[in-house]
Amino acid sequence: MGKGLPVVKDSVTAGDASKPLVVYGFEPWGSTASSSSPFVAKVETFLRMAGIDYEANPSMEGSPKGKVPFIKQGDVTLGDSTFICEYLKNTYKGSLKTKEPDTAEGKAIATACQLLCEDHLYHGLIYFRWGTPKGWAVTRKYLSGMVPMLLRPVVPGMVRKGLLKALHMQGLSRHSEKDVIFLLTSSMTALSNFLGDKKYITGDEPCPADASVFGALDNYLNDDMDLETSRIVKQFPNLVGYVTDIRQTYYPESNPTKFKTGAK
Ligand SMILES: N[C@@H](CCC(=O)N[C@@H](CS)C(=O)NCC(=O)O)C(=O)O
Repeated sequence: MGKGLPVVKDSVTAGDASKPLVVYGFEPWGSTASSSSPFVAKVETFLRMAGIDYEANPSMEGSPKGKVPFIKQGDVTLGDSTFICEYLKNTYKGSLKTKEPDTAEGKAIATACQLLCEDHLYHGLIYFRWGTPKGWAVTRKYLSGMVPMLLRPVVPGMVRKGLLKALHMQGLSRHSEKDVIFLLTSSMTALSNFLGDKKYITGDEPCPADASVFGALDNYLNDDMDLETSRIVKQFPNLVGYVTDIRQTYYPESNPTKFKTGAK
């Protein structure tokens, strides 16, 4: 008989805004505006949209859930992008420059877009970056730059093995590449239709879910890996325009991601 679920503490819901905030995550790959992790890119983009000051540490050492992103602020250490954003909304209440959509329909669209990106599109990114020969050749190169020389022959292959096992359990890698492209294009069509000709997914102002959508789409488009993932997004000019606009607004040349080594 299995051991069952582990006992896990509830996430902290608010902290002390006067303490320095540090976000931990991976560096950008290729030309991505923020991190090679869509979830880290989500948190960094949320911080910029909300107007919250932060520092970044390109590391996952000390992660409470064994994943990035996680944050530290005062005596709080908190993992998972969604719970981090909830914590930030409560901690900086009153001074946030971004707000939730104010209609039930807007809230529903925001949640649907967020989950579509964080669940379905995320697995598509793993499939193409780690699973296909072309993606793996570049991923191995990027990843090697992130681990100490001595571990380079071993770590990338180990990480790949774990991720492909998880993708098999999740199910996406049980389909042919053509079928995966069909599934991802269906999700991208939905996102494109939700966006329509609006500036952000629910209107003229960004809502927190825009940070999730940007984190996924910027990684699809701008990792410079020349995979199907970028070709799928390029079929939708409004999504390409959305990513370009958010890059220009929130990651201008004068204020690049803080996950790039040296940019603090
Ligand atoms: N639900 C989590 C997902 C985070 C996640 O999957 N992070 C990946 C990077 S994209 C990670 O840390 N992977 C390392 C590992 O699993 O060892 C969130 O929203 O933060």
